[in-house]
Amino acid sequence: MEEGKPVGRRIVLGMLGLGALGTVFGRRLLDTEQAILAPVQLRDPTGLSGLVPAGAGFRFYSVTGGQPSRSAANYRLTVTGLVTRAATFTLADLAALPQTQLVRDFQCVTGWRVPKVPWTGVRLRDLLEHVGVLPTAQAVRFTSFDGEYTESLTLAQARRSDVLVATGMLGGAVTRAHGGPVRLYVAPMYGYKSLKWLGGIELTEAVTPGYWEDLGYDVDAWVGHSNGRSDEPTG
Ligand SMILES: Nc1nc2c(c(=O)[nH]1)N[C@H]1C(S)=C(S)[C@@H](COP(=O)(O)O)O[C@H]1N2
Ligand SMILES: [Mo]
Repeated sequence: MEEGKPVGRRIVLGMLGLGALGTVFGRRLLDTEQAILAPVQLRDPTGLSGLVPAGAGFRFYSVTGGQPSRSAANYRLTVTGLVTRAATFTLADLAALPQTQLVRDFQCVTGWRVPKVPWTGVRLRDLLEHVGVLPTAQAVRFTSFDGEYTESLTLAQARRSDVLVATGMLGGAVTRAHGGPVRLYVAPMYGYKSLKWLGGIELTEAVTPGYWEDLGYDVDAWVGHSNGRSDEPTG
């Protein structure tokens, strides 16, 4: 299969013999993400995991089974909704905003954790300040240019100093596999909040549950006190 050619999630599940999503719903809640993703990784029907450098203990996750592609030159981030000035950012526009560095763990709700990951980028709060948030806005919705994955935060969560629109991780640019050129990094929350291939940010009146949250994961995904887990906090 051609590198990065997207494979529909249903096709992947079909190839794995998992059948319809009903099978997945039948499993215990905390097994859901693993049920979909672990077989994809282990049996690798797409051949994609071989193309992904196994960076520092991260596992490659993509609900579409593929890796969408945007060159640095073609990348655009749109910020819309309840803002004073809707805006489109290029990578150069993001680089012109104040840059922040963080070193924090990354923890997936299925249990794996990567310690002390260096992250760089623009604080989401700085980006929001740049476009101006209207008083009616209470939440932020994120969309991926993979066309499927979504996430959300309350406005208060989005304004934390440890939430980044990340352009760098592990000492380099965010790679395509890890959601480059730009992904979200929500330090104090489980990995599913850290949406990859960030394409759109929308200010909304209320939180819209994201992709995994529609499948039963907690909307407030604090590491250590959500999803019935008891991990050491990351944030
Ligand atoms: N677009 C998109 N973002 C995503 C995911 C995904 O499947 N698609 N998986 C999430 C989950 S569950 C985790 S743990 C992390 C994994 O990041 P990594 O692939 O860089 O290891 O990405 C999160 N962001
Ligand atoms: Mo995850």
